[in-house]
Amino acid sequence: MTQSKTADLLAAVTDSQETEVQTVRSEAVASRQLIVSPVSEAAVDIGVIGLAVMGENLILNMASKGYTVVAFNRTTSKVDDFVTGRAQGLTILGADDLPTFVSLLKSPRKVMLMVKAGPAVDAFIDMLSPLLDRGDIIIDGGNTHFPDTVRREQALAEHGILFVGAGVSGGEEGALTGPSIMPGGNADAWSALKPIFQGIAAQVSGQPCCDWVGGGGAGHFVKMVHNGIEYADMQMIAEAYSLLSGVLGLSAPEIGAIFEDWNGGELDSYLIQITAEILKKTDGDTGQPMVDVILDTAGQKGTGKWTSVTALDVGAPANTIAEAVFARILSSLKEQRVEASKVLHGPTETGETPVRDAFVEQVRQALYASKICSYAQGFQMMDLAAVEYDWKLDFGSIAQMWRGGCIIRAAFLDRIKAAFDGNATLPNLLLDPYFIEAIGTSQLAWRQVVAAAALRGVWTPAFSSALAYYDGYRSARLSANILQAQRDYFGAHTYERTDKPRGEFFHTNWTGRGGSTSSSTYNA
Ligand code: NBP
Repeated sequence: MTQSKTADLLAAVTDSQETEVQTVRSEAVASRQLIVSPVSEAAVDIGVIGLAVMGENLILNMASKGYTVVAFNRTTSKVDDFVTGRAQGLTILGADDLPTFVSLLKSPRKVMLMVKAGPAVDAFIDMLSPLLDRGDIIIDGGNTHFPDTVRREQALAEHGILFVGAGVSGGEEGALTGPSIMPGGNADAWSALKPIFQGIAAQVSGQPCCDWVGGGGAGHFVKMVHNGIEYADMQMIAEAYSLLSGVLGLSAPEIGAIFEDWNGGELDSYLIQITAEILKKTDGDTGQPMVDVILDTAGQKGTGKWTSVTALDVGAPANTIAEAVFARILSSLKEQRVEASKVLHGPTETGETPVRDAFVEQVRQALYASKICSYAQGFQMMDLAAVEYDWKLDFGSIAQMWRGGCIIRAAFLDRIKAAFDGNATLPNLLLDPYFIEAIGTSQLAWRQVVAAAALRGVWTPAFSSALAYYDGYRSARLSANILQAQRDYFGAHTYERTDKPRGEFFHTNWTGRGGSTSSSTYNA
């Protein structure tokens, strides 16, 4: 592809001579060089690399907001397919090679990668960097693990290239109509990106679900926590289904109707809404509810695992999020579970079946209280990570970013935003007056549901772990005195005393056989 050929093509479309454009386009398609759709000027606003579900739909979204976009993909036939298909007639260009792609961009050049996270991102950065100038911007919009973003941002900054890691949530539909976008990295890039990103993002109450998150890997970190919360939300909804089905014996469509009803109240959320629709769907082959013919093993792509491992790294008690990941892992042991079910028996006495409407309401309240705890864990984790990684995170703004466009979008994020807007240094969502009251109102039902599940042998790991988090967090005195005594007994790890200031450490010669030497590893 020569520059002069590119110029001819762009000149043709710039002149808006439709016949000529069509001819040029046909020639280009035939020669497999550059495929163009009409644009009003040669200088293109942004380039997107990666023409799978997310990339294609984000490009269409950008074009619908008046931006000109140039697309590139490793397999270039997909560029042809796209510009002669869904992009036909829109302000979207296609490029067959990276030099052409880069040459079409306005300065500072903005290149967004929407490719599979991992080596593909590094490969494109390596190919793009020599073609870019200082001050140009590369955005990774994939589900990248945040330490990779930290590394890439630092490496590119040495060459004057501004790198941004932007979490994008919302799947296919969100990408097309308005996703939640969580950008972080080199802050110098934000003023150039802001109009495009906030323009294409979901809007709730006139506010975009996109704002600058912070430096380094902050954007991808917040997206990772979003995904961890998503795992917990999904698991809890599955547990509510399991209770209504296992304890009350309701059918999938009956539970779907209940979820639809719940979606009109404080549980109003995308995941409740789609689960209601899922539960009402019938399998065309068998006539059974679809959910009854779907195998009970869940897959995962790893972002929940990253959240759980990072929670351990930063010392955040995100037990419900981790439990949701373990729940998927346990579900995947299908063959073992089938065998175990033949020999490991649950309770034989399950008592009377509860009254339907009362139990349905208890499960609803248990779901809401558990959900509050998993969001509390996610925000607490971000608070601890902000200290660890030296980020200044605005939790009200993060709640706003999750309010629309993304998978965990829910009405109650307004409450979370209000909580952090009211107190930016709130150490835990559970301490906000609204949530104190919300859990106070629902906790009896929550405990009854968890107890009923335990007595009947119904598996509710997320409900139970959320309750354990709540009871642990609200306890002024826990049983960790025993742990510390045990640690001091076998390893001389020392302990602090209730009657002495914090930070003073003591060791006891528990058996009379040990010496007075203590270990230096209190926290080991
Ligand atoms: P995929 O994650 O399926 O990636 C497909 C794209 O990556 C194609 O453009 C493909 O090129 C390119 N690619 C691959 Br695969 N390996 C490559 C390599 N070694 N070198 C260069 N290019 C390579 O696409 P997606 O589902 O649209 O997701 C894009 C990003 O957005 C991912 O990071 C994903 O995790 C994230 N995300 C996805 C969703 C969703 O709902 N799908 C939601 C939110 C975020 P090819 O056409 O030549 O194979």
